[in-house]
Order: sequence, then structure tokens, then C-alpha cells
Amino acid sequence: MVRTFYNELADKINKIKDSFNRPLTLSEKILYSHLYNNKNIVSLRRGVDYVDFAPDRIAMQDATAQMALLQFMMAGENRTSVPASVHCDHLIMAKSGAPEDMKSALITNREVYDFLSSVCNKYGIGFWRPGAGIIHQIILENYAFPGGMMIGTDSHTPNAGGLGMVAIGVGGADAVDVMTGMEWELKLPKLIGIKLNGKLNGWTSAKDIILKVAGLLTVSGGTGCIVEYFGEGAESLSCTGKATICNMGAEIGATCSIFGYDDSMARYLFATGRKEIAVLADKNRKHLNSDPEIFSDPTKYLDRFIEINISDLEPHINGPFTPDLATPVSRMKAEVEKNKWPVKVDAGLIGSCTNSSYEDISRAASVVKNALNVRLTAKSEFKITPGSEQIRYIAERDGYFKLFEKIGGEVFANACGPCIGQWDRKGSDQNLVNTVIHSFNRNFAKRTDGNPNTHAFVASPEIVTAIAISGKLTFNPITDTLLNSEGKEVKIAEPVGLELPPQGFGKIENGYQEPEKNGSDVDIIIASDSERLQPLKPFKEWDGSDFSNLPLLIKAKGKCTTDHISMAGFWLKYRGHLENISDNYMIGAVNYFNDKTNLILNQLTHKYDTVPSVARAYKSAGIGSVVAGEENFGEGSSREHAAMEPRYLNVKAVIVKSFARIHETNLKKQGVLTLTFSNKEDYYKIKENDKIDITVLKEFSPGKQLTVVLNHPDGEKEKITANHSYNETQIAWFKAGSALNLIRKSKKST
Ligand code: MIC
Ligand code: SF4
Repeated sequence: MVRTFYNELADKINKIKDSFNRPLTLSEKILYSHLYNNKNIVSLRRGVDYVDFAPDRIAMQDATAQMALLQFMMAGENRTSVPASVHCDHLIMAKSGAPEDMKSALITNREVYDFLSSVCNKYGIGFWRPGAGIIHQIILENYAFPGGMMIGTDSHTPNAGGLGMVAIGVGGADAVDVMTGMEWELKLPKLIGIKLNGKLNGWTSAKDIILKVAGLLTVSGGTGCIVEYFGEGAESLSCTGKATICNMGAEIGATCSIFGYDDSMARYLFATGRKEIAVLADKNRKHLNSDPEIFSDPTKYLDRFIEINISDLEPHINGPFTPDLATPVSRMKAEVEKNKWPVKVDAGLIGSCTNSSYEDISRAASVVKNALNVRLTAKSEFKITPGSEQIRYIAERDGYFKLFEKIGGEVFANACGPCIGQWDRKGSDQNLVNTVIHSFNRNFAKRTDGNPNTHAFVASPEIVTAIAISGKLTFNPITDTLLNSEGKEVKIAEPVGLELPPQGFGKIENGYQEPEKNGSDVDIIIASDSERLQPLKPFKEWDGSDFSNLPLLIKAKGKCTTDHISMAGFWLKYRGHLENISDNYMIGAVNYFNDKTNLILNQLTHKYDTVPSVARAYKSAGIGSVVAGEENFGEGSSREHAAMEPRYLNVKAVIVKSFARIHETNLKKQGVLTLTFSNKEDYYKIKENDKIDITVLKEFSPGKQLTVVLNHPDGEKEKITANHSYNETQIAWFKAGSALNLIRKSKKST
């Protein structure tokens, strides 16, 4: 597939260039060479028009694949139309170190792993067993290729941008479209260019570039945009450093991020056994980069342009509770004091899909070595989650784990673990206020260990390691000294690392299961009393009438990420069981009217109760409800449970100030009406016991506002207008009850 791709690339790009008759950026080249139908591309407007694409590949991880595949099973296909893979990484609990944790994961999650493995076998999907590693790391090591396009049911899919791919996070229903051979639709992204000048040095690493960018653009600044990095600074970064930056582009809401093909990518491809791809990509180098005119006059061609001098960039620490609160290390002392963040650091954690490269591990190990040389040991706990078995193997072989052990380091399984609340941390149930620092990407409340009072900070692996050694959030390794075991003031020398393993990656048992050539005989078993898996039932079609008198379920206040809407950690075990997981709906969201989580008014009983019980009460009384929210609603992950749960619980509409891209699409696909206030201040008009009408639905059409009537309890009615971003196809999803219903209908009629 990849060979054919490169053989056709020059021709395709030249045709695109002929039609545009202007220089093109790298993402434009990739997007337009992956169109589903050859439409009139020149007239397409960025940020306005929806375009149909044909991605080359699909990746799914176990926590989202369950729903994606349960939906795919309903679509009536025999095999996936596009190469796809499933990765078992999210469900492994970190507790006592890799060997023990793997043993218990295989027992507790057996039913789910067996289900995923058999579905993969039946439908021709590659299956990566538990222990093989985290989806994005495996994709980078095995499947990503420059110039390609892929989608993945995980928001950090853009990690593959480090190898020059347009890689986009989506909900499972989008993956189902592509697996059934249909087009995949996306609003044509706008383009942000970031020019990196200079070269990293000392304690600063690629992670600090994205931590800085997150501070500049905030959690919603990249919404609807592809971020393209270029410049001498970009070329000087390793391929895996580039991947870290693209990975965390999810934290600014970017559709994806990307770097042009260069020597660092060639080196990585060679090292990971993909010489042939490197040779083909080399031949196509100019098609795998933006045209030179873009670099000389970026503001002419891009929607936004930013320059960063990485030679002067300081290491950053972002957090707590949000990944865009960026503080350079030299200002940490002042910020910690001002905000009264707990100074003592209980744990430092490195690894995850974001920062598990050989370079990361070797630089963190260098910090440890330098600290041991001056007789320092670690004050905080220190944990390592390798991104893949490949990385684990070489890190162990090359002696890095030995070094980590010397400061009490513990290696967890090759899995998400503490990055997604899957950390069975001693004492976390006591909800004590404490600080941890990690090199993962997100730090929303409860996400590390389930404790809402854990202040999680994000930094590079080398800074995390240095801080874990010092035990203090305020430690600046560039300037500060520490007291060693001999009572002397000492400094930790700057880390040095290696981009790639000098002894190569070596041969390992990688945990891959090739699907059967013909899977028609494979049976998929779901036990009828299973608590973890449940076949789906199609949602009902829209009945053709306006919504009237729908009680407000909850008006969420402030940040409402998918972690607030459908929490991970404990709840991950119900990812294949819609009915059971619906018991976590909005339990993390703050109720505007009492500032409490999971306590809302039941308009039927006039009593306060949890969000899921009130929603279930409305559902069983046969009434729908409405949810309201503020900015960037549903930011964070791709989990479509955050959209399927409200649909299952009979929530008819979600009205917010603004949506995060993936969550809005997920809601639309499941048939929940997504609206935004045309006047954001109208959010404040919604009262706790309002009944809400949504009218003119019969005239629901692209670009036409809908009317929302707030029926206040005193009999007063307030009319407000709401915008929507539906196109014709998406309106058809709404009318059919879900996008999947529409696929099923079209399959039946053919
Ligand atoms: C995350 O980082 O939040 C997750 C867990 O990987 C999610 C997917 C999920 O909820 O299963 C994501 O980023 O999409
Ligand atoms: Fe796993 Fe964390 Fe990466 Fe999500 S961000 S894929 S939870 S390691």
C-alpha cells in the first residue's frame, strides 16, 4: 500500500498544484491527495466547507475500540475496507509494577480482550495484545509514514505528525464510516504555521516547545486548525521529539499537527526497520514538505503565524488541572507561592504515549546518573511507563532501568496507567491535597489517580526527573543547588541523551496478532449477563416534531472536558456496556446553581439527586432533557461515550457557548442536537427549573438558526436563538436518529 502511495504521489501533487496555481503547504498537499471524490477543490474554503476524505489507515485503542467495533458489527460488513489496528493499552491498572500488573490485567480484562481479539480476527483488523504498548507509540514505530493520512479513535492520534502524517483523532462512529468504505468528513481545517528558530540546548527539550505553545494558544486556540511546524529549529529536532509536539497538539484543540519530511524522520524509519519507506520518502522529499514560497511569506498563505526562538526557550511546567497554564521553571517559585500550590512533590512519573522515546528515557537516565555522581538520591517516588515493549526492551538492555532503580524507580506495564487514572495509588482514596509531576499530556482533575486534590503538573521527562530528585515543585535545576548525602550543596549537571539506540532496536516478541485471512467462521461471544459488554440497540429516529417542555438536566459551569462528562479510571471497565457506563454521565461536571458536582435538581420530584439518576428518571418517564455548558465543551478526549451516554439517557440537545471539535461531531453522529448560543450571555438566562422548547426543527437546514424558548417556572417565556454547524449530511444523521442508522439504511437498500 505504501509503495503504491509513493509511486502515485508526484502525479497527484502536480495535479493539485496545477488546479490551485499557487504554492501549497504540506497539510494541503496531504489533505487534497486524500480526497474521497475529486470535487472542485479550488473553491473549498478553510474553516467553512466540509470535505470528504479517504484516510489510509485507522487505529483504535481498547477503551474506544469496544464501542467502535460494537457499532461496526451493526453496520453489516464482512471486513474492514481500510487497514486498521486495535491496541490494548488503556485497561491495564498500574499498581505493583509491570509483571504483577500484567498478570492481573489479563485476568480482570479477559472478557474484553477476547472480544476485541475475535472481532479483529473476524473483520481483518490487526490486534496488538496487552503489553505490546500504547497505541500512538506502536503506530509511530510500525505504521506511520510521511505524507499519509490516518484517523484514530483517540485524541492523541496526531502523534504520527512527528513522521509527517496528517493523523486525526475521531470518535468510533467516524472509524466505522471509514471501515465500511464510506467517506470521512471533516471541516477543511485552517492553518497555523509555527516557525522554530534556533536550536534546543541544556535542559530544554521538544516537550517545552509544546508546553510553551499551549500557554500561547490555550486549550482551544488550535480548534479547527492544523498546526504546521517548520524552520531550522524544527529540522534540528529528533523525529520522536516532533511526535511529542504533535501529540500534545491535542491539548490546544488542534485537528492535528505536522512536520515536513526531513533527515530525522529518515533516521527514525531506518532505525525502526523501515528503510524502504525512507528511500521512497527521500525521493519524494519536495512533495512531503510545504513549497518554499510558504516559508518565505508565511502570513500570505497561513491563517495564523507564530515564531519561537527555541535557543532561548526555558523548560516549562504546565498545570495544575489544565495543560495550558504554562510557567517557565524560573518563575515557578513565585507562582507556587502566589497560588499556594503544594510545594512538596510526592511522585514524578515519566513515559506515556507522549514522552517514551529512547531520547526521552536516555535524557531522564542522564539526569539520574548526574545526580548519583554528586551523591543525590530521589525525595519523591519515581515511576516509568514505557510506551511500547520495543522501548521497554531497549531501555532495559541499555541499562537505563538499572539507573532508575537506584533512585527507587518502579517500571509499570507498557500501557497508559497513571495517565488515565489507572493508577491504584496507595492512599489516593483519602483525597489528600498533594502534588505530582509527570511527562504525560493532560492533567485534568482526577486524571492521574482519581483524587480530585492531586495537583498534577506536566513537564519534560528530564525536568520531571530532576524535580522528583529534589522533591520540590519550586526546584529549578538550571540555577538551584541541592543538599547531598554528605551535606554539600551540589548542582545536577545538564542532561545529555541519544536520539536513537546505538545498538539498534533489536528483535522482540512484539505482541502482534495477524487477523485470519478469512474470518467468516470466527464467532464473537458476548455473555448475556456480561457487565462489561453489551450489544447495541439502534437509537430511535427523530419523530419529526419540535422539542417542547424538556427539563434542563444540568447547566455545567466552567471547564467541562470529556473527563468531566464521562470519567475514565474506574469507569474504563464499562467502555463496552452503554447502559452501565451511563451511570457516570456528567458526574464530574459542576452544577452552575450550587457549585457542586453530581447534585442536580430533579424537576419531577423537586429533590436533588445525582446526574445519572435524574437523567434515568426523565428517561423512564418518557421525557427528554437538555444540557447547557460553557466554552470548549467536551475538550480533551475522543471518547464517544461522552456522546452516547446522553443519547442513551434521552438528552435531546446540548447548548453551549462553544464545542471542542471531536465531541461536537460525536454528539452529532449519535443524534444529539448540538447548538451554540448566538449570544453567549444567554447561557446565564437558563434557570435551574426551566423547561425548554427547541423550535423550527422542521426547517432545520444548514446555516439557519434555531429558536430556543426558555419556559421559566414563573410562567415567563424567554426566546433566544441558537446557531448550529450542521451540513445536509449531518442533518440527515439527526433525522435518522444517528449516523449509524443512516449507514444501516443505505446498506439495506443496496
Ligand atoms: C485520553 O488521553 O484522554 C484517552 C483516554 O486516551 C482518550 C480516549 C479514551 O477516553 O478512551 C483520548 O484521548 O481520546
Ligand atoms: Fe494513553 Fe495517556 Fe496517551 Fe491517552 S494520553 S493514549 S491515556 S498514554
